[in-house]
Formats: sequence, C-alpha cells, structure tokens
Amino acid sequence: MFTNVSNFTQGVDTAFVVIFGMCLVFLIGITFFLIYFALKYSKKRHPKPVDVKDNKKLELTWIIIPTLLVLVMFWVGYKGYLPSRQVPADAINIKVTGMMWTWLFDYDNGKKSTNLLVVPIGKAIKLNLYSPDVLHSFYVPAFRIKEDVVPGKNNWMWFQANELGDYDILCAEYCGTRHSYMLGVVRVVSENEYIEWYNRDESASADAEHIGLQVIKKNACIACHSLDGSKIVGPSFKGLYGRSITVETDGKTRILLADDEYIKRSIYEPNADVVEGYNKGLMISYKDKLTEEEMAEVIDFIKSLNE
Ligand code: HEC
Ligand SMILES: [Cu+2]
Repeated sequence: MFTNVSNFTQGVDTAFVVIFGMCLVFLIGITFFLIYFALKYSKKRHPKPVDVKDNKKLELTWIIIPTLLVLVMFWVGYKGYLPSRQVPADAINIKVTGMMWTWLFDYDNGKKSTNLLVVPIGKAIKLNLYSPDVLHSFYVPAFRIKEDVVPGKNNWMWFQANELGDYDILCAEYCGTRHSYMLGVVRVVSENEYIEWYNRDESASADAEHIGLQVIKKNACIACHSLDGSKIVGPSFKGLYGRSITVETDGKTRILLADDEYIKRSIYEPNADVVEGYNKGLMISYKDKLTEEEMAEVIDFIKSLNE
C-alpha cells in the first residue's frame, strides 16, 4: 500500500483507504449501537415505546450526513481516476493484443513480445488494447491499473512505472478454460537497457531455434498446442504431419491427410475443417498475422517434429 511503483498507486490507494475506513467506522458503529439499543430499549425495560414521527431534524441529519460522505467518496475516487484518462502527449505507444490465452505486445519498430512487456522507468507508456476473440481485461495489480480489452472497441490505458522490477499481468475477465493461465510480466528497466532491448533483433540471437518454432512462440500458438504430444486446448503439433485427421466440415465428417495444404488451411481458416473432438471457434484465423514465409517455416517445423 502507498508505494510509488506506478503514478497511480497513491491516488487509488487513498480512495481505497478512505472508503474502507468509512465502511469500517460504520460497521463498528452500527453494530455497537444495534446491540446497545436492543438491550437498552428492550420490551422489559421499555414496555411502552414512544412513536417518533415527522422529526425534521432527524430526517435532515440522515439525509445530509450520508450525502456528504458519499460526495467525499466520489471526490477521492474521481481524483484517483482522472489522471488515468489524461495521457501525456509524449507517451510511448505499445499495441497490446489480448487473445485466448496470451498477451502479445507490438512495439512501433516492429518488435514483438509475448507475455512480456518491457518498459523504461519513468516514462509514460500508452497501451492500445485489442482483442481478436473475446473479452479480456488487462490488469497489473501492483500498478493499480485495469482496463477491459473488448473485441471491436479500441480501449486504451496508460501508466508510468517508477520502480525497477517485474510485476504480474493478469487477465481480469473470465475468457475461457485457460483464463487463469493468461499471465504475463511487466518488466521495468532503465532507459538504456530498454533501448538496448528495443533494438535487439531476437531472431538473429536465437538462431539455434527453428524459425518456425520462433513464429509459433511469437504468435502464442503454444497456449493451445503442445509440442510433446499432449492435448491442451487444441491437438498437439507432434505427429500431426502426415497423419489422417478426422474433421467436420459443414456438419459432415470426413478424413483428410495432414499435408502442407491442410496445415495451411487449418491456420488461415481454422473453422473450415474442425478436428473431431475439439471445439470450433476457439482458434482465430491467422490470415493477416502469418506471412507466407512464416507459414512455410511453421509447416517445416511441424514436419520436423516427426523426425
Ligand atoms: C485459443 C487456442 C488456439 C490458438 C492460440 C491456436 N490454435 Fe490452432 N487449434 C485450436 C483448436 C481448438 C484446434 C482444433 C479445432 C479446429 O480444427 O479448429 C486447432 C487446430 C489447429 C490445427 C489443425 C490441427 C490438427 O490436428 O488437425 C493447426 C495446424 C493449428 N491449429 C495451428 C495453429 C497455429 C500455427 C497457431 C498459432 C499461429 C494456432 N494454431 C493457434 C486452438 C488454437
Ligand atoms: Cu483473458
């Protein structure tokens, strides 16, 4: 509480403590008087109760005091909230895609990151939020920030981190079976470290890894597809190539051979042929996300899992 981890922590914590404090005072006060009056004015001690009617003073008191208290709550809440809608003009823009069940971050130089948001300390960061599938909510508890990620609606949020370190990202909107695994990290680094990271070409440094695997990781396919044969949300990539797959096409069952064409169509039009035993509509189309070259690498990688 009352840390300075982000520029919003103090405003939000103040509102929380003020409202919580008022509630606590009322909880204790009301409970106390409830018991006290129940005993003091019991039928035994007061066989003939007085009927209080039209007491203007009393009525005004219980209207004015609670109204003032509610206004105080509103005021501290408003003061804590307002800055979150006033983003500085020099903020760094980062595109955030919340999808089942991964966070993707796109920087404006083309740099991509999956489940890891790297930001420089002391700089305003504006996050432009998108969802290609269902409702999600981008939530960093330590920063006291949370905003819904809604398909078709371009929400945004901003923050400035004031302390170095790693902070959890959660999804705060129930979005399907693996919602609770939709985790990420905000990494706050020094400005130099940030620039170094921002300009580093990951694909060159990780050349030991198959490019197809890099594409699969970057696009977070592994949130739903395993590489070791185990079934997660979708079928495993292991042993897929060359197998006969039972699919459902427009309500009819048929058997297809998993060749290049099949895999390509599964990725570009996932709902055309749905693999038997799996749910339709979970996988989005990657038509505008994977280039032809990336597609070829993915197919090559899936093939290599058979060796
Ligand atoms: C949200 C979960 C999810 C994500 C993310 C996802 N998929 Fe899928 N995928 C599925 C499901 C479920 C199926 C099976 C139903 C169907 O055919 O649509 C499937 C089917 C497939 C198939 C056909 C598999 C088979 O056994 O016939 C391929 C190939 C595939 N996905 C590739 C990918 C690639 C490549 C990515 C990343 C670019 C990806 N998927 C991302 C859920 C997902
Ligand atoms: Cu989610």
